Amino acid sequence: MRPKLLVIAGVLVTPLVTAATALAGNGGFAPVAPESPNAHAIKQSYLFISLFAFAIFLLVEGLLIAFVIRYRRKKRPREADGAQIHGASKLELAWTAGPVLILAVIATFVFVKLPTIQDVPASAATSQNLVVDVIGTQFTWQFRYPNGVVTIDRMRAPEGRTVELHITSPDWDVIHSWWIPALGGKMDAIPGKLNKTWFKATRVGVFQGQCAELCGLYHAKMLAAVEVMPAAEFDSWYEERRAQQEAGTSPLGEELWDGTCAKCHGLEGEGGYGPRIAGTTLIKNTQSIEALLRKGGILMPPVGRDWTTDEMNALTDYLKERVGNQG
Ligand SMILES: [Cu+2]
Repeated sequence: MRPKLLVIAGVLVTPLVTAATALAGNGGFAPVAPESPNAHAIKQSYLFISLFAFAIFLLVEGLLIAFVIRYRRKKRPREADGAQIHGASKLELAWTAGPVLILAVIATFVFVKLPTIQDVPASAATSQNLVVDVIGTQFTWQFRYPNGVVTIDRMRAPEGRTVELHITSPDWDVIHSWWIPALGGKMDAIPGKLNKTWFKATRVGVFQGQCAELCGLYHAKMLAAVEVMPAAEFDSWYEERRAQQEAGTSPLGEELWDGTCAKCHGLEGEGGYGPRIAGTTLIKNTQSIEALLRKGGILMPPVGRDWTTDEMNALTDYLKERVGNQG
């Protein structure tokens, strides 16, 4: 008798003990706090559907327990059949029509929310959409802005302005998936295909995300962040960064080194994927390093095939000046 009681007590107490952990931090069972209208609509749909799921769970499990107790065998012999009950037409109609109705209500709600989630809002006369090309490659995110500014793994964006994301992956690469949960749903980065999504950040902050499609050995290192800045601050950063890129003084070289080279190689091989870079004579030879990046090596993908001149120059300068002298 005692072990049985223990099991029952365990079954009843476990959900209570784990509930706090499940609900704590990061939204618990629910999506993270939304910071963009599309993410907001996703969370509303999630909560709406959860409401029905939870109610049905309670109903089904409640009836299950009630019936187990009410119709238990008691002293009836094991081989004797229970009472033979004929169908109940009304009940059967109800449990057929009920779910149909529930699914119709859920579908209607989702279809009402879908345009907010999916459709990129058109540019307004007062506020043009900022279009950013998002390119996923193993295992880096590149962000390209209309004025030629490029950033790696960390996108900067203005608060309160629609940012239109044009997401793709080069045709020599694999499928990745762009996902910053606070700023909207996932969108695949597919080689040779352009997918569009958007966000309009409601507050300043850094929103984390990562590649959401298993894309290779270092998939877990393919993190992404969006830094939302006050609009005026963004504008001055945007212009300054362009000037820096033109003058060769931007941190783009370092970003490319961290995001593209060091992630897999590491100066001393600490990247754990590619061989160590320190000590290679190639580093100071701009032409050979560019050829390697553009064409790829025996085991290395052509990570720099589609890089802009700014990107290539920034990296080769950085390698020559900073990395080359360390090794
Ligand atoms: Cu990926």
